[in-house]
Amino acid sequence: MTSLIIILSVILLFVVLIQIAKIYEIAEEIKGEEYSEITSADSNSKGLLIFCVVFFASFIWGCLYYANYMLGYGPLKSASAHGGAIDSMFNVTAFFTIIVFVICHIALFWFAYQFRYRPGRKTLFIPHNDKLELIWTGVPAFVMVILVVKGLIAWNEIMADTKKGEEHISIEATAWQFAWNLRYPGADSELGVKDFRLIKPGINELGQDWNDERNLDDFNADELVLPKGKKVRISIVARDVLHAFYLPHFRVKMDAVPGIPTYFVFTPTKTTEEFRQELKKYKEYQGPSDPSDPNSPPKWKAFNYELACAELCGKGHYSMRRLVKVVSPEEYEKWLTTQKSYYLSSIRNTEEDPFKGKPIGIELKSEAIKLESALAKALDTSNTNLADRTLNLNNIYFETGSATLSKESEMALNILKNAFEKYPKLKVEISGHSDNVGDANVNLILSQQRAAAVKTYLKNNGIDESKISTNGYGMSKPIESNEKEEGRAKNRRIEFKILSF
Ligand SMILES: [Cu+2]
Repeated sequence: MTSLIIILSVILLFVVLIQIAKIYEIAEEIKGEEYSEITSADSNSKGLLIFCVVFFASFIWGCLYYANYMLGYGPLKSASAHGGAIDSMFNVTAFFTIIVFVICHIALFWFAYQFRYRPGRKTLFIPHNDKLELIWTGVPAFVMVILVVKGLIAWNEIMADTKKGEEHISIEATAWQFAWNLRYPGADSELGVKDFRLIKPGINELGQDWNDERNLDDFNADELVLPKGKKVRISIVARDVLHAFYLPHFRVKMDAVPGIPTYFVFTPTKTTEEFRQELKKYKEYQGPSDPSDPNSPPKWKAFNYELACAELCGKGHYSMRRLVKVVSPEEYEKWLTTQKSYYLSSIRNTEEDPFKGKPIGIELKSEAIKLESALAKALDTSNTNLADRTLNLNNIYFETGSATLSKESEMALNILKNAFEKYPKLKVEISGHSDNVGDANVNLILSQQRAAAVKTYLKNNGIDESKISTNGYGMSKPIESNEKEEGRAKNRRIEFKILSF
């Protein structure tokens, strides 16, 4: 009903306007043609002048009103090292185009007013003028050369790749409909190789080759976390259609193309918190972040940098948003330690794992670190907890069913050797334990032999054998139930008990 009334009102308004125009025409006819042409030219030209003034006033008002919302102005100055060069290019281009814009528009409306219709006025016709041609070709050409040269210099600076051996953080961003995968290289600072034929939905989204050791510590992050002041190289790939890696606050934008890896190198210069403090100074960012909830935190406080896809890649395009966090280098290091390698958390010892059941380098290293800290705790004179003096040597490996130490054990054995060197009075008991599988007697003998093998290794490496006693307990001292393989694996162990030091 309401819409019907609106439609009828609009039709009625048209009818009224047509009627007014008709009355006007008849009135003009009575007054004479010449007179009516002069008055209409007068009113039209004045109308154009008024439009010129109102238009410029709103242009200036718009610039001032939105200044603090526009990238490059107010608090939204670039948060990356190269961003200033891009902003300055925009400003220089705007400077020249605004000059032309102002001159053209004033001239346009002023001419319409100044040379409005007058009886007997003739148009001046200039067929050709060399000087004018020269000016309006030469000046724009000169300005264009300045802009292009400035642009080329900025482009070469911004698009420069990292030099060989230059310190930087490598991150890989893989786009698909409709998500990003953000892969960090882990402790080795190197991303592992991929092969699209290895892609398995839900298991190996990127097609990482687990035979490449560099892949084993790579981790995927939910947010793009970056340290302030460190050079970052993002390698950008797409798995299906065109996407674009866009970090507006850092002036970073690069297409993600299927089949052609692209990259962008940049250095963040402001932490998220610093950017928020900058926003806090402006009244535009004081209001509630959620317009429907007046008690929500202010806009500046809720601010986050973001990663967006800047290519219209499909109907879920809008959902390709990820938060970006810039933190201090110390906070970044701390964050790194909380991230878990994708291989270790999702692939290790599954059917996908080529090293299933075998020790691998990164595990050995992390176990070695654990052993070192457990040793330090055990050899701390202020520590009265006797249980801490018995260490479980998870990192000692033997060939299956024998007492031959495998090569992977060396890392742990050398830590023990160092402890003997550091504490000359150290005396220990090394004991072997087994699970309940197989013959009890065989297990007992094997556990004795394995403890003795550890002793022999240390003796061969210069440790006085009188400091080490050995024992084999077979299956008599389990630490877990032997029901499940997990428990049995824990019961098959070598213990290192500190007697005195
Ligand atoms: Cu996209």
